[in-house]
Amino acid sequence: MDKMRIGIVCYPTFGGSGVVATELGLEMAALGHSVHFISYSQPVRLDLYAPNIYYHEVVVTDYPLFDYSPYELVLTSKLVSVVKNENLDILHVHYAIPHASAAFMAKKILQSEGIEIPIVCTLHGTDITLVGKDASFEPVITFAINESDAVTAVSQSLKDDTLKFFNINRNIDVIPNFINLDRYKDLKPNGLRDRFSPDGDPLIMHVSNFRKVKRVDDVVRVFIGIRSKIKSKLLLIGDGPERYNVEQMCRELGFCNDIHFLGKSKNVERFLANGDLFILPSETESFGLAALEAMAAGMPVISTNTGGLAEVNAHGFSGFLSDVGDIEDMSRNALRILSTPSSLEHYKANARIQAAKFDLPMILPLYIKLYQDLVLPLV
Ligand code: GMT
Repeated sequence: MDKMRIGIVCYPTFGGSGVVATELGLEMAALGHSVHFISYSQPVRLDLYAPNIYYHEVVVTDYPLFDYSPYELVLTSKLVSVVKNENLDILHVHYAIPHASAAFMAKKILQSEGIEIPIVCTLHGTDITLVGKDASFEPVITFAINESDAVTAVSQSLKDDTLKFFNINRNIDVIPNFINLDRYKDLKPNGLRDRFSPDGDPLIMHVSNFRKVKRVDDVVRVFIGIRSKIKSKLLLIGDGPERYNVEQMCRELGFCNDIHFLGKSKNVERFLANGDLFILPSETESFGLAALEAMAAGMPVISTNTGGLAEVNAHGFSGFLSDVGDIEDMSRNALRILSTPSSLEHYKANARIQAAKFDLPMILPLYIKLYQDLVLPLV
């Protein structure tokens, strides 16, 4: 079929769901499809100068009349307007709350005007595992999932959780998250390594939004286990609610010279290119895009075995998996990887091999087929 006109609804922040939505849209636009992003602010990785990319902001006006501004209604109206005026063929909403339910309402409004718009809903994790199963959201989520025209989950584990927590009466396709390995090919260590590890000590890294679920304090504990045997440095990339506590913890433990907080980055791969080992000890993780990005940059991963992480990080190959909170096991595994330069090189090479399983050319066709299967019958 000809080029499609695609609407993408996502959270614009540093979370993985917004990153995946943005990267997917950019890749579709690069193939010549028109891609319209709809969000309350410009997604962090969105390049508005790229051809075929459009951005529609959802602006919620504060009325003193309302205690809570009705974002979902404004989003719904925006969806109706963009679908009609831009003649969209398909709407892809990332994250169930409130995007899938807003899309459902927009679909019904459009139907009343004789316009059919298929809705794809991609579940990313926190919408299901943390927020969605909350009783105050559950009926809406269940309904919005069941009423979407196609639903995808970013891992088998997330699909299983969705079927466990919600009364789902439809098929859910697993389409794993992806990485564009082209972007990582020519990345070389840069000034960051010289700055933080002038003596050539291993650089250990962690990237997250510093929410409790990421257990950044465990990253520090695992690092201390490593540091007691091997001189090394820890770089913590990202920011969020737990940063203050973790900084305080590092000060109290007396590790300020070895642990550095770098804050948020739009080009995380430029940091990752300098790292030797990545730690992701999350409480739960539907996929763990950060681990995939780290592997793409050639870092083996020490992670927990929760959620979809076992589908991303191959135990004993690209890194190791441990139970949540098992600091000793994670430190032991890290030391095993770092034990000799040849061992580290071996795991680094494996990490790249593992990341290649999620390279864009493997995953993008799955989305294209899904879109075409929904759009073609309407043409
Ligand atoms: O947990 C985050 O960092 C943010 C969250 C989000 O909603 O953006 O990430 C979720 O979606 C990512 C992209 O699919 C996954 O890689 C993360 O594993 C998932 N987070 C959790 O499940 C906690």
